[in-house]
Amino acid sequence: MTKALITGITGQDGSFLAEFLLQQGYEVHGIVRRVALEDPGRRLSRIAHILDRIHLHPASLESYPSIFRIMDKVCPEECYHLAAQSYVSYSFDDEFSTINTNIDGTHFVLSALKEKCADCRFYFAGSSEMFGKVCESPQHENTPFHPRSPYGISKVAGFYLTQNYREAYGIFACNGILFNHESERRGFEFVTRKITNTVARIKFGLADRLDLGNLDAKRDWGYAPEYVRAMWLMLQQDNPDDYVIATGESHTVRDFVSRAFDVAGLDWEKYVRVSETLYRPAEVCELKGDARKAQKVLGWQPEVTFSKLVELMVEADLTNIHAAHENLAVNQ
Ligand code: NDP
Ligand code: GDR
Repeated sequence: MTKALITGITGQDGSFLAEFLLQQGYEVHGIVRRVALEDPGRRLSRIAHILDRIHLHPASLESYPSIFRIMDKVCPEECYHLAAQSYVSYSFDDEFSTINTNIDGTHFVLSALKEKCADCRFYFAGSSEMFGKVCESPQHENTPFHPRSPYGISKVAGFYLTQNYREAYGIFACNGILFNHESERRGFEFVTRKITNTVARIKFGLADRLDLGNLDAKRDWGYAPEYVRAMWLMLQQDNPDDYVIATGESHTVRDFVSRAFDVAGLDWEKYVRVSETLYRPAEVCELKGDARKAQKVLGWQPEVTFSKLVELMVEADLTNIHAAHENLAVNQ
């Protein structure tokens, strides 16, 4: 049984990756915050259905000794480093904690691996936010970085740390440069889930308005379960490398809104209000990825289309809200 360690296992990607690795016959270990073990109902909800098949270890991304102890104990053969403060907007409000957590966390994981299990294969969750103010479109592995947020800066640092551990210490370390990927497990703070959840609440009469920021921003949105497979494929190659993972299609937030309301049979213009307070101090206006290298080398390509993605997210939220509504009615 191959042993894998996932940081950020409680997040959207961590939960899908854990499921995927279990299906591949892996022994799956995950690092979680200590508070998560004390409040499993809320903090482990995305992995509740697999808790009896995975091994969780409490540690803090901010503490090198705690990461070191886990590497010593588990000594994984593959390590997927997904944990991060991942909300771009919040990184402007608290740039110090985003930068410290994300950069130090990556550095601690890499350093502990080097000391305790140097043969372990390592994946870093890089982001299209590293391209930021893009100088060409679509963006590929050689497009220069120009991050526009503390989050983007932290990911650029993580990217170069990963490359440096590969070049200086011979670690099998790969950077995924993943464009936005979404799902029914996406956090509510991200625009896609905010939209689909609010659409469902409007449909059931629980909300009457959706406040959004920049509707003109364009993103390359894919489906998360397909993206975690790409992470795994990177670590199965003969040599470590860096790969863009994207659909190659870009849509505006407005397109997402319009499609989401459409799925629920509603007219978006009646409900959406643009609020200047939700604009970012520095916006990434347009992202579109070129994943031809991943297609050629990894044999990876996405299947879920933009339209299908929005549909499956809205339908999942309609089902969730309906179920919550029914429960409430039964308990009253
Ligand atoms: P989520 O926000 O859903 O999950 C983030 C994970 O990191 C959670 O498990 C969270 O734990 C953990 N985490 C955050 N801060 C800390 C900390 N201080 N100590 C320990 N754990 C911490 O993100 P995604 O699953 O969407 O993304 C996974 C990774 O991929 C992230 O690094 C993100 O930046 C990156 N990425 C994501 C993309 C996307 O579109 N989803 C695209 C490109 C990159 P807890 O549950 O306890 O908060
Ligand atoms: P992003 O995702 O910043 O691309 O980062 P997010 O969904 O937060 O924003 C996408 C775009 O939508 C615009 N927007 C709004 N965003 C939010 N959250 N809330 C709003 O009300 C709103 N209105 C408009 C934003 O301005 C932006 O242009 C995600 C995260 O998963 C990162 O961790 C990851 O690295 C990148 O994707 C790739």
